[in-house]
Amino acid sequence: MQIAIVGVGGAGNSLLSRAISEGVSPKNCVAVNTDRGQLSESNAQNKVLFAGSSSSSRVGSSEGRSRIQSLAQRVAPFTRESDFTILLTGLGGVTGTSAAPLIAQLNRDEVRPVVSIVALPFIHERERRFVALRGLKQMVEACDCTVVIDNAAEFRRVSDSERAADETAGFAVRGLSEVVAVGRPLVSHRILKILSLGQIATVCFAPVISNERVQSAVIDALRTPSASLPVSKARGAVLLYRGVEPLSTGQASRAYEAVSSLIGHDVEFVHVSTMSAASSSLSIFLTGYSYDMVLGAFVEMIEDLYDMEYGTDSGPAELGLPVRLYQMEGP
Ligand SMILES: Nc1nc2c(ncn2[C@@H]2O[C@H](COP(=O)(O)OP(=O)(O)OP(=O)(O)O)[C@@H](O)[C@H]2O)c(=O)[nH]1
Ligand SMILES: [Mg+2]
Repeated sequence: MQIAIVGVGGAGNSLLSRAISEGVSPKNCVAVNTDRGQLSESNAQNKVLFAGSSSSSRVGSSEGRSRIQSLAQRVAPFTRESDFTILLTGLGGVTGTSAAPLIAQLNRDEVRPVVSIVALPFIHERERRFVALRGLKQMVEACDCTVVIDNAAEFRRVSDSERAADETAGFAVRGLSEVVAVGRPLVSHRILKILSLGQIATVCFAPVISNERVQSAVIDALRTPSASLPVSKARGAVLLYRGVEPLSTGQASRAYEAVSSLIGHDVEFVHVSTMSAASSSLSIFLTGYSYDMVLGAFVEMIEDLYDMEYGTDSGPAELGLPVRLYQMEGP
């Protein structure tokens, strides 16, 4: 299958470069941005520069919308030939949040799926997290599955030089694009089916020391999913293994045992091995989440944050403060 990988906005461009440095072919990649500097740094083969929106054409206005629509159309020539699109973006800013859902819509039909991988802002980027949540709603409606990489989540750091969130995302993009590009169509369909068990998925990563120790790698990985959604609510799992030797049937079924016992029930499962001369690792997508679950997790995180800030950790009675100082409005 032919694959296209589109990175939109600052985060989208940097996630795309990350994936290319992990081995994704730049030929299949399109970088889209309003920022000329970021675009020139991208090593994607195809680039679309979009003139930044002036104050007279704000996002949400009909003029702004039609400008973004024409941008989305300029991406189409690069993705027309592909059977499967992976869309990378960060939500919370202007460019990615407004353009990525439209690009997804234009690229997706019954036979051409779009899977997006989206970064959510750090916890200190407060207002941006609200903007991102609204953007996420549009993304999930436009995509077959949206994999959430929450910058506020704790990540396993594989190397200490890079942002761990981007590392996890980079491996996920490489794994997914490799499997879709070179794997059997039947396998790709099964992966897509499990990814689209819900609107939202998380992904996690761990190195594998030896195939005999695949279970402990699964346990390591599931400890740090890319967003703080309860593992127990997952309905499916996609295991992309990469190593010197493929997983044997026995090793794969032990991996599944670890997955299902950590989740706490049986889930739909598929695993694929791809060869790599270098070290072994695995990425696991946990699927079947809904947008509302992200909303719920988000509210909890905000409450924790405010509790911390107002010192309710040391006891509300002591400070004479009401426990809940902050209430989130609905979407
Ligand atoms: N993981 C990760 N997140 C990023 C990166 N760059 C930005 N983000 C996040 O993505 C969100 C959106 O930021 P950008 O991608 O820079 O925004 P944009 O789409 O370019 O939009 P404007 O610049 O406002 O037009 C931010 O709030 C950050 O939290 C990155 O390199 N990696
Ligand atoms: Mg930008």
